[in-house]
Amino acid sequence: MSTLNANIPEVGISELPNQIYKKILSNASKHNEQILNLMIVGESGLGKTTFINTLFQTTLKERQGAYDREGADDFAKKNGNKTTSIEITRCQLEEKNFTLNVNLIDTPGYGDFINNTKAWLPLCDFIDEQYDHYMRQEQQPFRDSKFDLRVHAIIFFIKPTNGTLKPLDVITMRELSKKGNLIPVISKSDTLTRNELTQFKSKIRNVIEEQNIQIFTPPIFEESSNAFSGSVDEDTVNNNKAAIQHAKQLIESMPFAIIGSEEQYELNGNKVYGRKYPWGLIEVENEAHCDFRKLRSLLLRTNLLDLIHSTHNSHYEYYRKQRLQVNSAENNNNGINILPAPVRKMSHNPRFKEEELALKRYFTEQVKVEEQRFRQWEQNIVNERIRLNNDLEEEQNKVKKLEDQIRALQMKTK
Ligand SMILES: Nc1nc2c(ncn2[C@@H]2O[C@H](COP(=O)(O)OP(=O)(O)O)[C@@H](O)[C@H]2O)c(=O)[nH]1
Ligand SMILES: [Mg+2]
Repeated sequence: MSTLNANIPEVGISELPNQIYKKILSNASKHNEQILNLMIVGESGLGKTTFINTLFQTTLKERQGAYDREGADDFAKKNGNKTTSIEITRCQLEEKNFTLNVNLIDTPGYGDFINNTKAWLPLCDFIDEQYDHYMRQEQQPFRDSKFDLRVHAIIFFIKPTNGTLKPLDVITMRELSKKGNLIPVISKSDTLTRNELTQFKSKIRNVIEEQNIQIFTPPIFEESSNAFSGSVDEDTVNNNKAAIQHAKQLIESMPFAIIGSEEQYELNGNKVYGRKYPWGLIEVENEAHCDFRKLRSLLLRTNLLDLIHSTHNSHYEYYRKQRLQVNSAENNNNGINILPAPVRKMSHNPRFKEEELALKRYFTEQVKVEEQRFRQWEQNIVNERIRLNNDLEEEQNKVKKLEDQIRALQMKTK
């Protein structure tokens, strides 16, 4: 049963414990701005777009006016984004002089092709391209305000079956986890029973462990609670204890089971987002129903900084080192070291494979049509020749008849 309190979103930077809030402020640029880029990956129909909208609506419910949302098209146009299978939605959360710019990167098309080998490549390429872009900006003389679309978290949607994970999903998760903070989620969890969900979660956890997939896990700073206990006031100690407790809860619930909905329903005089069934209402923001709140809290609140820092310090740094090594090997250290953009193999992209196949099919079709047309034309000519021959023969017969008549008349006159 949900209480009134359960319906009020607990996201919000200003609601953070003081220490974390200060940390965020010191991390933000001088305009108190912070960018958070979230990438949403999963097969079509798993509820990615709905999730994005749910995240917006539930997050902004209380903070209307302080947000600005930019459509995918505007954004792509403005930033010259050529990758058509990637859509970016932007929003701004603003409070206490602090602005969080959230970019939600939707990736329709993953796993939708007949040939899905290497379906993860366009996604990895996108992440790499953002690292590259950032790296090139770091080499510029004016680098105060950088355009930053480095992916801070990759939310991977798993289909709610009670079976096992698809091999493609396992490989994609492994590849993506090498590039950034991977957060697997079970989508549409309302379609599984509580038991099925528990079993499925443990199956996924096993696969993640067996396959050595490095998912993002909220860090637990146990020692800090002891360190603080001496010199810091009771509130801070309690805050820390609560933070550790919360982190543990988050870890226990992973992979998060989520529900998305853009529909609101009346509940105890409140409007809540949820999915209505004949047997009852499943609420998006009720922790007894799903883990949506936990995921949102991890992304926008408790682990916002962890995501941003680990992206910059580990994932981006790892990429940067590799690129610099390759570059210096290629350039033989001959002075200026300007990074060329790496060549990405488009032919690996299943979308291009599919297009190539379609083009080949179209070509074969066209050749067939032309051949047919040519044969028809040939046949017409043959028919025409036969017709002309017949005509000729007829005319010749007529001439012959006339000659016979002439000859007969000549005989008579003689
Ligand atoms: N049962 C259920 N259906 C959902 C949920 N989220 C989205 N859907 C539905 O699934 C369908 C596909 O959702 P959409 O967001 O377009 O999926 P996308 O292709 O991944 O972007 C829509 O009809 C949604 O209403 C959910 O949590 N549970
Ligand atoms: Mg979609």
